[in-house]
Amino acid sequence: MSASPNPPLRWDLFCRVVDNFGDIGVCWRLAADLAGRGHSVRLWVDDPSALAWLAPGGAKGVEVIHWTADTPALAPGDVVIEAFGCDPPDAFVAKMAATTPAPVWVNLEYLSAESYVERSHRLPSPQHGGPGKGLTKWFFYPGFTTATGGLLREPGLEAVQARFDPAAWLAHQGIEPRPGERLVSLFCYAGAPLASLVERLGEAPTLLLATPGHATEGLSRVAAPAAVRVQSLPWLSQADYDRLLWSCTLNLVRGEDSFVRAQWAGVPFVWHIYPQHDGVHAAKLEAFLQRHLGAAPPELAEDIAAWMRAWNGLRDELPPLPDMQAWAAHASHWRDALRAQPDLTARLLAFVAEKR
Ligand code: TRH
Repeated sequence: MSASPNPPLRWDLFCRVVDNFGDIGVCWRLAADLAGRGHSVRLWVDDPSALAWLAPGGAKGVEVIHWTADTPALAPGDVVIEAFGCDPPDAFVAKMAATTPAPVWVNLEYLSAESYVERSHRLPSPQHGGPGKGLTKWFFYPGFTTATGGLLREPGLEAVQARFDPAAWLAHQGIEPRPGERLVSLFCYAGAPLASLVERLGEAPTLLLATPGHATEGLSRVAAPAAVRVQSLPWLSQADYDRLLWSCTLNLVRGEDSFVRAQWAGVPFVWHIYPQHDGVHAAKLEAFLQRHLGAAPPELAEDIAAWMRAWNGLRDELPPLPDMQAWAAHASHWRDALRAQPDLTARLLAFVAEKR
């Protein structure tokens, strides 16, 4: 009998919460996805507090370890993932080096559409000194092409989306759009041009659903036109946040994980990119726009790009919204094209199988 290509493995996934919820959001998705495929995962996280709302039910096969300076270095499993270069503790790395065969050690990087991603994906970083001397750490870059690590997408997602009943879900959440009102969700950083947003949305009856934090606080300081009703939401679980994205006709998202989930929703989205002091986010946004809009009709592509640049403060005025029908068709094509590629976890499993 031939061995299964993906035998169940023991994974140690290290996550340091730098700020916001993207670090834990991405790590939780990956942990839950691996567990859903039969693997067992220890998720080491220095600040697990957001899991209380993001993943209230936990997931079978995922053990969360509160990673502090005093956490004992357990015996490493088969694969060690450090998210975003977060450096597992020296004592743990020393145990990795002393284990035969050594676990496969992967640094899961940030998502970007920039061209360096294809060049850097799968590169080795041999450890010439320190507690991990003799080990090799491998770079794994998420991305939008087949030459990258791809995007997180759990196997059952498409089927769950197909069965989803937005009206019932919305009613359950206490979200009651009036007849003819479109639904828009808002998740953003401080500094988003919210006064211009509500003005632009006011061109049609809109129920604007504001997530906690910057979106709700910012909107409380803005006078919305008569056509725009604002409803503040509590923090939703990741599963419910997904359903919110599937229920809306436009989603304003941010960072990394909500940005990806908006693409799986297959409806128009606007990305608030994580702002960086050195301004490198502008190039990152342009790289994404170029890839995302390459196959869109030129006029639509220009309108979407102008909107996203303005939303990110890279252009003065927030222009009128692009044509919603054409935008919806493009979002759906883009989703289908991405969905035709293998997902990140499948690529990671293949990579690990190759390196073991
Ligand atoms: O919170 P973020 O801004 O995270 C950011 C980015 O990842 C950025 O690249 C990184 O450098 C920085 O963190 C440290 O946005 P993101 O990535 O969308 O993460 C938010 C998570 O919260 C995501 O998993 C979706 C989840 N979420 C819910 O589960 N429920 C909710 O109600 C909302 C609004 C979000």
